[in-house]
Amino acid sequence: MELIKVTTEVVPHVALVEINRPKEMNALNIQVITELVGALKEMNSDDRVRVVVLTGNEQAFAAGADIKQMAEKSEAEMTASDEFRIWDEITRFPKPLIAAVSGYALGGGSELAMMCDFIVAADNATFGQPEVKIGTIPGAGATQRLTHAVGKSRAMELMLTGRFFKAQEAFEAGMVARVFPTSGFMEEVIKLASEIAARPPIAVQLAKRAILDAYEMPLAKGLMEERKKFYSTFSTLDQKEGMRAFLEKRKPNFTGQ
Ligand code: DAK
Repeated sequence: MELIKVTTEVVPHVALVEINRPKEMNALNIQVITELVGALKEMNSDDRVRVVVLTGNEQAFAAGADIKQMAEKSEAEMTASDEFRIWDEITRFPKPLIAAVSGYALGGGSELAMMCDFIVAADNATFGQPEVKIGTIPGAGATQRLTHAVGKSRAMELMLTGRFFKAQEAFEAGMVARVFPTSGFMEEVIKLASEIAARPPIAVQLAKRAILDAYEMPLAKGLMEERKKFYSTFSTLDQKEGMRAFLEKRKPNFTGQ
């Protein structure tokens, strides 16, 4: 069975990637993550793809890493195999990656959503970092990314209790960008993705990179990087087209160059 389903042109320039392990609540075993990383690599070199939407099914985005696969491992085995390292590849995808979360996004599932550029949630979505309840801690970024998103106090409360929280709370805390009704959810997400896909792709990717720098760099360096990227857009045809179209009061016709 395919664990990752890819539809390249769900609408022009938007690819849909679905995690497909429904019986196990989309638990993320190494095979799922390996297939996902392979799919992202392919989409990175496919010029038709400008925006990727990562989703699960209505019941679960993903209920975490596969507990069966790791329950009996020793520290030495975990460290030596370092098989979780492949997760890092997801954060290196240069095109916009939207997490569309319906149902459960728990543990590594919620962390996978946070590795994406932003999260859009159906109103039935349930988030949580329940790792402490099973004797471990988040290992795919939640202690850092969730804390950046919602602040120390809320992050502590959520991760030390492991309690689940709904889409609306995640939205109000700043973890989720938009919440849509569960019925018609994917249509809304695809509409949003198409809006981004209609923008000049070089500028979109530069903006994405510059925003990520805000997490990874001191402010002064991030500002310098932003300025360099801003100037670099002036070497693109789409910048000329965008600004000329504005001045000529017409719609721009972007070519991706
Ligand atoms: N792993 C394996 N199987 C899972 C699973 C998971 N995380 N979540 C659900 N399942 C399986 C259940 O075992 C059950 O299988 P069967 O018994 O039918 O064979 C089936 O999915 C249906 O689940 P339930 O029977 O439990 O269904 P319920 O509706 O009662 O409950 C639930 C749904 C999602 C609330 C519940 O299943 C649940 O609490 N799941 C576990 C959530 C959890 O604790 N997640 C955190 C796991 S730790 C790292 C990367 C990632 C990670 C760490 C490091 N690196 C890059 C270093 C991540 C760690 C984690 O995610």
